[in-house]
Amino acid sequence: MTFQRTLVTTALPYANGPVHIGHLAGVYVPADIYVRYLRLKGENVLFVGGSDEHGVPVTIRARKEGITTQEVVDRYHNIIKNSFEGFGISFDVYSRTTSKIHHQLASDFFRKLYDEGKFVEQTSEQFYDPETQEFLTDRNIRGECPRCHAAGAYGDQCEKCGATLSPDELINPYNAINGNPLTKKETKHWYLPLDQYQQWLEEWILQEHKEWRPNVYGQCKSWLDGGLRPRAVTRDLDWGIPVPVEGAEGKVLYVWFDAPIGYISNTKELCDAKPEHFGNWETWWKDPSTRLIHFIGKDNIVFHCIVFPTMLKAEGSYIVPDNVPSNEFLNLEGDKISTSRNWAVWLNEYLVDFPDKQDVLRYVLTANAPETKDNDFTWADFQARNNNELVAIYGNFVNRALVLTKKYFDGKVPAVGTFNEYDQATIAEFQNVKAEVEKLLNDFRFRDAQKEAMNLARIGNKYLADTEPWKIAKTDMDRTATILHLALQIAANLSVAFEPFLPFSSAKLRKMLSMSELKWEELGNINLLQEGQELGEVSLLFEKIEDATIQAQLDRLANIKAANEEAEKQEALKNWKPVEIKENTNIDEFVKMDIRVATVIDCQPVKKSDRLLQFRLDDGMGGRTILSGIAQSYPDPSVLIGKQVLFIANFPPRKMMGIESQGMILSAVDADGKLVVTTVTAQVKNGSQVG
Ligand code: B3M
Ligand code: ZN
Repeated sequence: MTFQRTLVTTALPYANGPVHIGHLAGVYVPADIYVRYLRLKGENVLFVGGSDEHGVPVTIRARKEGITTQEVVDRYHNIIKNSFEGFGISFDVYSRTTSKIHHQLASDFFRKLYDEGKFVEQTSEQFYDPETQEFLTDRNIRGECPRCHAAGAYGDQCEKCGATLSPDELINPYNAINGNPLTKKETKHWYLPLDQYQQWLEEWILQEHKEWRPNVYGQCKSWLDGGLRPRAVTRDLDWGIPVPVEGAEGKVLYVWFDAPIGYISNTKELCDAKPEHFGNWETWWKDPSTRLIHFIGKDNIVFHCIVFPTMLKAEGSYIVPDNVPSNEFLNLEGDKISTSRNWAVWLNEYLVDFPDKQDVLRYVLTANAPETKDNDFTWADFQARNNNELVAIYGNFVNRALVLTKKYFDGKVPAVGTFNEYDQATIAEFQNVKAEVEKLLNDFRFRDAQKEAMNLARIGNKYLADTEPWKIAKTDMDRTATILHLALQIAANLSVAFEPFLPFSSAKLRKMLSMSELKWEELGNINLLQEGQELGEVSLLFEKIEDATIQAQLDRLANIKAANEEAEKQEALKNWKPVEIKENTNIDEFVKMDIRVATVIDCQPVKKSDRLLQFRLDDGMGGRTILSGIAQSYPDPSVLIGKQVLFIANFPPRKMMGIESQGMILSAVDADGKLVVTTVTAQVKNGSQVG
């Protein structure tokens, strides 16, 4: 199948807060690179985005801030939209799911499936607050985490340990808004019977799309292997698109049902407004010669690869995605980015703190893109990549080429003489890179593609360093002219190569070279600038970032961390109450127990036992061997070597598997039965008594 057009969508961020670097790195920068690249190649492409304004997160935010839900989405839709514009994310349309067009389209979509009997109707018991008389969605139910026992875990996830939960698993669930205890009550909902599409999905994904990224393909496979079940596509909620069915008062479409339809509505909104420019929206969504690509983060894979395609398939007239490039997560300074914990670099704040440095962040986020695994953003790396790569390589090369041209040739592109062998080798090396960048971009490997683009700048930088035109200028102006001519042509090429990645810098560079925007096909052409052509004003393409600037950001994060820790302490104290002690022992019995500290010198599995680990300890008394039945919890026992542990020193020795064990190591049992060896919080002398 040869495709005639490409429709690129990006996940619609919830309008419940500003967007942060995780959003940019995971979804919007890669999508923008791809779209800019296709546009440069002259392909027919449409780039669709928008805000997701339904769902529980926005209603929670409204309650928290004491404003209406509409006010919340208005505020954050604008902030988010401005942030994307600020970073040059070149959407053809950025709209919102509260739009009239969207409500109509999503409602019609549901109604069509309903009329054709594509849903399954089911009554089930859901958590209910008898006082406020409302059903609660997963996010509005909180309770103790069954895994890590943190207080205040959500019905769908524990933010502390990251576990995915269902509200039924929570210990003592309560209404997140008013703290009321919950009961259960029957309610009717409509389900999309994913199980009926299992076979089609298996063929379509597992057979026909083996080229999808391993993380995406793998997640789909494990969902499919686990067997799909019907999923509710309606909710008892007062915010959202009303279920267009008699007897469904008080129910709305599930946010994950309407949000992806937002891609379609936003396309329609754009095409209906400018049909002469963008054509008919249905061509983009229903013509099989359209290639549909969804850029998303990994927590959205199931919705874009399984649920939404099933909806489209059930409707019957739509195409399904050709690829779903999904990224893993970006962490910030070693910790998970979290909107509720304010642990993020917010894009709207970055734009204020770092004016005109959008490309620096774009560059760093792509250089560190979490394409195959979670990655970490650190301010130190941000500074290093700016100073050592953008400034020292790309910026330095361009600046030297331009400044020398101003100095020796009055700011006009000098005439070229004959290229010597070194020049020709440089040109050949340079031209080879184009194919490589293309291959990588076509494979959605943006990180490596940008690296290759940077290699072009490296080639230019090395060319000037090796040919030293500032020295040659003393004796040979013709040769100097040739060198600078070639250097300027390389700079012109860089503006093309970097356009998808660093659009602001490319525009700036084009202006300095007085050149117009070019096609991707021109890459590798060394006649982009005319001899005698006058250059524009020269300024630095990138500027060094000083330590103090970075320190200010680190201080900000340190303050947030301290505030979070304090808030967590207060939350824990709120739930703290003294236990009732049921069984008693006494101090005399306790002191009989000789508990001491020792360092683990060696720790090995005991042969022929799947339970026992053999510890050799420095107990401060010469040493001892202890066997402990914790092998299942420590698949790699070497992690214990060097740790200090607590053990009982005065148990009688006992032989197991032919080895004498001289005491007992103390371990804690976690909720899931996992054993965790106890230790001390600071180094103490081996043999120290515990009591
Ligand atoms: N708003 C979830 C998220 O922001 C959701 C994406 C919708 S894409 C159709 O992660
Ligand atoms: Zn937890």
